Amino acid sequence: MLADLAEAGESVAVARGGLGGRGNTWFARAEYRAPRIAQRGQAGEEVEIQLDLKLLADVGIVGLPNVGKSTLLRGMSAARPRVAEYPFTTLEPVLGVVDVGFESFVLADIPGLIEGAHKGAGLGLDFLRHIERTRVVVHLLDGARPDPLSDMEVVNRELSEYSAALAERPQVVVVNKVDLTEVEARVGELEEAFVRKGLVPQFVSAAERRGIDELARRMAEVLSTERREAPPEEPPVVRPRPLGRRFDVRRVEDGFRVEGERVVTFAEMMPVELEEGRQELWWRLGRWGVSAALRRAGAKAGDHIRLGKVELEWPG
Ligand SMILES: Nc1nc2c(ncn2[C@@H]2O[C@H](COP(=O)(O)OP(=O)(O)OP(=O)(O)O)[C@@H](O)[C@H]2O)c(=O)[nH]1
Ligand SMILES: [Mg+2]
Repeated sequence: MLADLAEAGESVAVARGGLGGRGNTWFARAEYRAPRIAQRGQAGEEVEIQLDLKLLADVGIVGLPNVGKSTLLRGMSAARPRVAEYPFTTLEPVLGVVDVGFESFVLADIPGLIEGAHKGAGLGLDFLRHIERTRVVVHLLDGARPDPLSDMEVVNRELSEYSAALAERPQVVVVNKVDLTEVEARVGELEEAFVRKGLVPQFVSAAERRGIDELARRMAEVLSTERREAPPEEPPVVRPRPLGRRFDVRRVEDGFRVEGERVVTFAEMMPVELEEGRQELWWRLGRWGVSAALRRAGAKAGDHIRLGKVELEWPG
């Protein structure tokens, strides 16, 4: 990861700009007082990066499709996600602001998860990145389903397939649809089954807004006890770095190749299409020991020399 831009206005440099070329006065010296040549700027780095958008919510609602996640968000906030009696109504995460007294938090409704989502079943797991940053997960269960407890296990397995950290987030377990008589009738039995697992679920009716205010308070409570996740490490900053001074001379098929960051960069920035530019280049390469190295490698005047993209004849 290059950087994590979690606050408005944050920025990161991902590529280095090229070096600026030296102007003509840089080339001036006692015996060469009025240089007419100047270097071109070096091309900047090019990088391809992938940008990942993550919504930032405090609490995320997870659950099977159709359990009432969107209905719950509607019941707790001014957000208006679509609600319908078939699975996969919600295709994209929706955020809402929940007010609890003088405090508020952001609640995210996401698409439903099903068994095998990590293998792409249903809508997959990709949207879970939007709740990766939530500090609390609300696990919503449909009390009218045959076995809400095993539904919960299915969803938790999918969560851990996506991210161990997300699976370990504190969960507020909520059983929905208690307005239905068959659900109301089994509240005691369900509660017992959960307690045996060490869980204390809250029973609500999202549709009728029963138990909703208590649930909002509970969420706010758990949120305030959950310290904000450790901030991500400082993103690496891209800084200009000095060019390496080492160079090598290699014999190649049709002559010689000079390799080395400083030498090649300097050559590529020189106006070698001009006689004066070529002279200056060789003068500088002489000072850096390149000409001597070419001589040692067996180069003779007129030999073909390559420095990066530059091709020249060696004046000897
Ligand atoms: N009786 C009853 N029905 C509910 C309640 N909450 C939601 N429903 C119904 O359950 C169905 C699904 O509700 P949604 O809120 O769309 O469920 P969801 O979990 O967002 O579904 P997906 O977006 O498909 O994952 C709808 O027909 C709702 O009217 C409730 O508290 N009681
Ligand atoms: Mg929905």
